[in-house]
Amino acid sequence: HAPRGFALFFTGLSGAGKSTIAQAVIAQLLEHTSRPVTVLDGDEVRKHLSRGLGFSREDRAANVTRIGYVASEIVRHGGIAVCAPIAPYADARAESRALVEAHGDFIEVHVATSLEVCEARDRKGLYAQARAGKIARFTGISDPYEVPEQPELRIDGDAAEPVVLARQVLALLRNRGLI
Ligand code: GGZ
Repeated sequence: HAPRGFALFFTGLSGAGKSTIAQAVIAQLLEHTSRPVTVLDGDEVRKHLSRGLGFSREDRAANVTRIGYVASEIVRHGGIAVCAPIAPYADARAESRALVEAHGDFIEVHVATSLEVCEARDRKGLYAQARAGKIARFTGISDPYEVPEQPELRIDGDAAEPVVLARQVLALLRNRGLI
């Protein structure tokens, strides 16, 4: 019979490493399975699925719930969805979880990279712009990030490289019999 689908849902600050870790996870996943993997990355999603949405609480909630809905459809058909939005609000994450859990597993991974480290890296220069007041409502600076209380996994982005953190995710998936 068809394998059970699951969604891997990364959440964390801008610059925490979500996309990089997600890509490393996908590379490692493809060594174990030939099942297709669909990526719903924050940045990409906002060009297509969530085009036109901004960063108000309502728009972020809509963005995250859309991602959850698409993930749930993928999971309903036995697929693997890898999502990587900031998803700063617990209620929007819970809504995505409920949508997905109707059909399969929801694996929430908190990429716990500290604001200090994200800001020191500032790969895209967004933190500097946020500090200068050029970007309003920037998560961690002028907008909240509600830390997940009971994610399936919390990984320490301050302590290890993306490839090492990806291995921790793979280990969890293996332990749960998902791969
Ligand atoms: C946070 C922002 C903002 C504000 C633009 N706050 O690191 P990035 O650049 O490439 O990814 C971030 C992305 C966040 O979009 P998400 O869809 O993941 O956010 S949410 O889940 O809250 O809907 C960042 C960029 O967009 N960006 N303005 N004000 N991040």
